[in-house]
Parts: sequence; structure tokens; C-alpha cells
Amino acid sequence: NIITAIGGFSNNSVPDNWEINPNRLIIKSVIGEGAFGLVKKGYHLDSNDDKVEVAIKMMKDHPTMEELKQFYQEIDIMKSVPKHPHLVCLVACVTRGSPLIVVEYCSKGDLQSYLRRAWDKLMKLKNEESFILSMNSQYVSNALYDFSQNDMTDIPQPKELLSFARQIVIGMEYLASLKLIHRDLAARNILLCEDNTVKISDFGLSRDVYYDNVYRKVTGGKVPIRWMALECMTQQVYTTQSDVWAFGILLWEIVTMGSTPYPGIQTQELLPLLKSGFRMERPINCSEELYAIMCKCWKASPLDRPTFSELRVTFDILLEKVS
Ligand code: ACK
Repeated sequence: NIITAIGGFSNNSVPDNWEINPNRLIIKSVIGEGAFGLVKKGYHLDSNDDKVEVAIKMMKDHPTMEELKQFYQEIDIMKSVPKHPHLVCLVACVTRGSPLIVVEYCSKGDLQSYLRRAWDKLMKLKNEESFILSMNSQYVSNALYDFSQNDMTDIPQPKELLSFARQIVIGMEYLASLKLIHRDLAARNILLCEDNTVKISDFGLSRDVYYDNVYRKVTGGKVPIRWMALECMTQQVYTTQSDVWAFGILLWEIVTMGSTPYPGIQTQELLPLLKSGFRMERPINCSEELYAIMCKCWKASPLDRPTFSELRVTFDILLEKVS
């Protein structure tokens, strides 16, 4: 843990149970592009020679030392996190030659694309006039439709959207209990499985906060401004409570079916606006109750925000109301 915290990496570590021979992998088509290179679908031949569907994260050609270091660090963090139903867990890795990270396969891809596809499908139905707009959906915005007459495959119902939020909270509560800060919690980093279980991905890029529960970002790199808490922008300080802020934004993404946060606002305008107390308004038809949760996540002072444990209780109660 301490070695991870000070940025060590383990490409020369002794082989462990995670290490596999690459010939145990059948690598198929590209499914996306991750932080360090392509992500491909494939199969892992397990100890019984059974084929298990997996996603394989590859390193791009000619990586820099820093990228290699981060890739190995991601492997180390993933190894250290015990399997959890709401985290995309490690299946195996290859650390010799071209390194590979083999993780569970989530067939429906990332939540942002899933929500946007569902929204597009809804809009099409609306145009076909078989769509009934109801302006008073009680719990979640924009999920405004009559379920009865249409093909609603892969269009989440309001209750399902709330369930996504609850599952994410449970995964985050677990990460927080391991003293890991995600730092890039967003719908694009949530993956959906065939049975609509959602899983948090890319937590291997998170930071271990073994020392004081605070991670200070020192080097540059791309930052997810629209998901960042005030203190991340002003002091580069990341904590579990800044993950809570990002969760509030993620909730907004869910409610708006995958919209980009702070519509109409340029990223450079964001910091002064947030400092002056500005926050996103309640999306149309988002319940007051859900909006109040978002607003609490966006409190200027991290300690005024709910914890993930508190959020879990809140979502349990909310979901009970709709069942
Ligand atoms: O929407 P997507 O297909 O889902 O595009 C992104 C892309 O790779 C970059 O992250 C996909 N992806 C990443 N990890 C997995 C996984 N474990 N299962 C399925 N798809 C994945 C992701």
C-alpha cells in the first residue's frame, strides 16, 4: 500500500496468481479506447479451459515511462481491491512484455452512451406520436413515457435509474472504506452488464490515500473539470468527499439521460461561477427530493456533503417508495 502511495510500480514483481500467459487469451474486436490504449473484447481460458468473456485493456504502442508506471499502478490497485458486485474487477493480468489488464466484461458498455441511446430511442418514439409525455413523473426527470405500448428494450424506467444511482453509491461506499479515492467518477466510467447491474470502472486509476485521506495532485494531465468539486479546482485536493461531489454530477447525468453537465457554460467560466455560489438548476421534472440530494453533494464545504454511507440509506428509502 505504501509503495503504491508513493508511486512505485511492480512490473518486476514476482509472478502471482493474477499473472497469466497471454496464450490463455483469445482477443477479439475493439470495444473502445481507454486512458492508455485500446480496450478489446475477448475470452480468458480459465483453469478448466472454459471461455470466460472479458474486456482486455491494452497499452498503446510506444508508451512513455509515466504511462507505463500508471498502467502498472492501475494493475496494483486492482489487485489490492477484493471483488465487489459494483466494481469492474480484475480477472487476470500480463505484466511481462506488452502489459494487459483483463477485467470483467460488461456487455452494455458505459452508462453515458447507454443513457444517450435510450434518450434517442425515446425521442424517436415521441416523433412517432406513440410516445406519451407525462410532465409529472414523480422521481426522475426526462424518463417521461408510457411503458405500455412500445418496445421499451433498453429504455430504463425511472425506478431503474434510481437503482443505478444506488448501486453506484454502494460501490463508492466500498471504495471509500478501502480508503481509495476515484477522482474520475462520471457516467462514462460506469459500465452496465447484461442484467443491468452497474459497475464502477477505472477505479484502478484512483489514488490510495493511506496517509491522511487526502490526495494532492501534483502533475498535470487531463482533468474532468465539470465533475470536479470546488476544492479540487482551487487546491488540487481530492478526498472521498470530492468523489461525493462528482456523484452529484453523475446523478444529474442520469436524470438528464446523459446530458453534459453545465450546458451552455464554458469550462473556463465554471470556477468563478461555482465560487459565487452558482449550481446547476433542477432539471425539468427532476423531483425536488432528488434535486435536494444533488445540491447537498455540491455544498462548498466537503464536510457538509453527505457521505456515501448516508447516501446509501437515502437511496434505499427513495427506492422503497417507488417499489
Ligand atoms: O461504451 P463502451 O463500449 O464501454 O466504451 C468504453 C470504452 O471501452 C473505454 O472505456 C469500453 N469498456 C471498458 N471496459 C469495459 C468492460 N469491462 N466491459 C465492456 N466494455 C468496456 C467502454
